Amino acid sequence: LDMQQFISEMPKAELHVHLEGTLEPELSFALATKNNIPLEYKTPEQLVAAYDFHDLPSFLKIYYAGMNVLINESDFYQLTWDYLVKAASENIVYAELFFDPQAHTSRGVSFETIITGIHKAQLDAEQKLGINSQLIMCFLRELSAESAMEHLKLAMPYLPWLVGVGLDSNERDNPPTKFAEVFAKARALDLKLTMHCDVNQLNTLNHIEQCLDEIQVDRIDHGVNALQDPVLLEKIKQKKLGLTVCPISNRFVVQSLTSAEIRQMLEHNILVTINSDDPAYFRAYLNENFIELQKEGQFSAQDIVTMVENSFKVAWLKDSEINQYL
Ligand code: ES4
Ligand code: ZN
Repeated sequence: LDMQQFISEMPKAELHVHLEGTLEPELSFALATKNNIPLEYKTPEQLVAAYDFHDLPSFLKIYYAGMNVLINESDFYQLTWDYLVKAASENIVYAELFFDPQAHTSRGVSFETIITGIHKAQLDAEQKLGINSQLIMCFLRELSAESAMEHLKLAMPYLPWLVGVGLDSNERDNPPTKFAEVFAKARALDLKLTMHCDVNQLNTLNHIEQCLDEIQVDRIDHGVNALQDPVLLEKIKQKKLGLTVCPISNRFVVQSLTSAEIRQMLEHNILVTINSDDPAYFRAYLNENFIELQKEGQFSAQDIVTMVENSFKVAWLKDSEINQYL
């Protein structure tokens, strides 16, 4: 069995991908030219050469600089469309997409511009490419809870376009409880809840515990460190919570694909899923994440099938919709 072909051809779901993290250098240059935004580099190749991430802050700096080229509705449409074309080419049949509205409204882009561009691309991709997707609004955790609440209010006219809310960006000194009120309100609006608990961040076990006990999330993004605490692990198992792990993203931050940890999760019957996080920056989309992971961890075809099935099981779809994929 050719594992690379097996992985590539399998219908898959992606549950942890930041739309702004799918901005390819070529689109970045095209939008910079169109919008008259100066770039620090002369070519897309030079830009990629400057991608030297070694921890979360060093990544986030380049990530936020990159998205300054996104101004008009058509820019958000193009970003989303290009990702969905790429995803469909990798046999992704369903995707849940994160976006970071605060990173754009802070630059004077309106919430309506952002979400309308994204939504129109989702509709076109469903019609023309047959790829289904849903949108998750993320709050930037280094910003205030008040700002997060304002953005939840900005989203009120667009609630049917959102499936859930998330929490991302700089985890240090920004615990889940900082956003307890915002997430309680989101839950009351029938939105699903997830939060990043990135690998090896300060107080990560406390953050995972807060996600489980106080915020009552429906999923955890990353969450790999839960393996270090049997109590947390058991809760994740009991609640049947999905963990959206991103191997190649982890390699940039912790110099490991975390294949040993992923194997342990499978052994514990945790609903671990494989995802790409910021594929344009980490230079690897979903198939490449699976292929690299399989090579490093020597995972069997059955292990791969289990992880792909897990992503459909913990997707924020109705049971009837999930059953179409399984
Ligand atoms: C992110 Cl790798 C990572 N961690 C936290 N927040 C993020 N937003 C986009 N990528
Ligand atoms: Zn992420």
